[in-house]
Amino acid sequence: MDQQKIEILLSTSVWNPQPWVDGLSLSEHVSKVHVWPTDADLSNVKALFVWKPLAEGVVTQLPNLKWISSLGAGVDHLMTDPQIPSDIPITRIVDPRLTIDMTNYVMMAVIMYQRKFKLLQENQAKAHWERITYDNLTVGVMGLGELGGHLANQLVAAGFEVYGYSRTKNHIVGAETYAEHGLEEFLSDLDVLVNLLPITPKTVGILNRDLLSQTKKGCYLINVARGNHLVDEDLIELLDSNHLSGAMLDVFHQEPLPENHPFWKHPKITITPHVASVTSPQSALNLLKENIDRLVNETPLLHQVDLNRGY
Ligand code: OXD
Repeated sequence: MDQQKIEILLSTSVWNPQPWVDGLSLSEHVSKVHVWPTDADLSNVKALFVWKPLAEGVVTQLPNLKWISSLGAGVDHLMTDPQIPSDIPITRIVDPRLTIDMTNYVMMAVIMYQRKFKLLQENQAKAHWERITYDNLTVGVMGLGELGGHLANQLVAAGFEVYGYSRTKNHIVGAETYAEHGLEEFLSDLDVLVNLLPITPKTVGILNRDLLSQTKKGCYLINVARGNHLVDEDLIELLDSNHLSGAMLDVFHQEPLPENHPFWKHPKITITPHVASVTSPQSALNLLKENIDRLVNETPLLHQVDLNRGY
């Protein structure tokens, strides 16, 4: 690229754009950071950074666009948006903080379930002293990418029996791993099933009656990937029939989860409002700045999405 400074357009939707603007403005290769919505001339914008959703018609105002980045680990909001061109590289945030936070959240969920924390709290409310026992658990992680792979390793280190499942076979030291045709075997022995799959047309609705019924009776579900991996009615049915013992859900079809959604009041469901792992501008900005340097120096961008795979 001949000029050594670029203009960026930031569309952060519900997030406060200021920390991003402040951080990006410190890059020697950034001449201007625009924030959507704006009436400014955007014809020199080279990079578009998006947290969802992106307003309709934004991309047509960017004739010189060279790069799009999600501001989170997920890129589903870009993959499903028809205004996103297919010939521009798309990157996502891969950030050690995001990865560690996700692992910590799931570890918390697994351990709260294993140690029957809900029961301990109920006992406290009744001033009832009872030393509850617990067993070691077999935990299955679906999706062994950046987040799922890290989680599986930490679960092994914490002494759980760990199974992993991914589209193509992955190796995790100390875990049993399965790919495509091993799904039934992967599911059959689990006490806890964790979903960290990417969302693609193939994985929408994958957590349905058919798949969840293949788990051992009493299995506990943790969904921290996307709400549309899950068929909500099927989950409720399997909880009510006692096939599943409970679920911890951080992601939903519609966010915020509507007030009248049956998940809120279900006694076997624990809900958190999409906070398992939240992008922190401080750490994500390091990667964005590295990629800005790469764009200017015409070297390949880090963490590009494979548009055919969809993640
Ligand atoms: C993400 C998310 O994709 O927060 O980063 O869901």
